[in-house]
Amino acid sequence: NIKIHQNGVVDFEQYDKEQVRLMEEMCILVDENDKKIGAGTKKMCHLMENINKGLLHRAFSVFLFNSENKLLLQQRATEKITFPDLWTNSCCSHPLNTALELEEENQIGVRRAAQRKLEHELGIKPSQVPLDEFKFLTRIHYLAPSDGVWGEHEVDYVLIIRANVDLNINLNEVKAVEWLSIDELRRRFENPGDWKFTPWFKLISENFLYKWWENLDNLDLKSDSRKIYKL
Ligand code: DMA
Ligand code: MN
Repeated sequence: NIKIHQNGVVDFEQYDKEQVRLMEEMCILVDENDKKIGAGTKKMCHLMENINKGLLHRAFSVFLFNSENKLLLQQRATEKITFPDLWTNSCCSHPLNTALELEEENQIGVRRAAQRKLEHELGIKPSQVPLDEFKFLTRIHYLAPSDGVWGEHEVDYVLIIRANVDLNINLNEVKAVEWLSIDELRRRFENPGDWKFTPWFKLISENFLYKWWENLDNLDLKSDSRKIYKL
């Protein structure tokens, strides 16, 4: 049994008010098989103190490509409480503990959450990213500290979507965006300059991304759909 630290010793005065407010969202707590075992605040889920006791939650990572096969990357805003200023994949967040986002059939709850956050973070209209256009690749279970106090421990659903989108970025979430080709991303990783990357983006890139990217028109959506990779 996990003892959950509800109020923490974290001083929230130092953080952006809107990001502190979002820490009250209710995430879905899961076991290692991604079976729902409860619900908890985003704040509770991301405190290393709780993660170190085994607390795990459900998340998603969207990789959005345009018709030229360029991947949309975002730099997280300085205001983010976890992993600020780091470069990462197009959009990440959590399905919430609501009837619509809990629905598991065809990963529909996760798809709804992805559509919601693409609009919230990047201003992409839901009509440009229809729910059935997201391709579900696999799930990844990983743990990554951010700064000692905060971190991630998630079962992360990886979604790929190809769409031509209009962006209107929310500066409280996203500091900058770039569209990169596969070669441009490889070069960025080899020669990052002042770019720093999120741990999950590095893990997914090292283990899966290039093989998917080379087969965007012909993705194998069957073989890894039941598996949860522990990275
Ligand atoms: C959390 O992303 C999800 C993953 C896969 C790391 P996030 O910190 O960007 O979530 P949010 O946008 O809800 O703060
Ligand atoms: Mn998380």
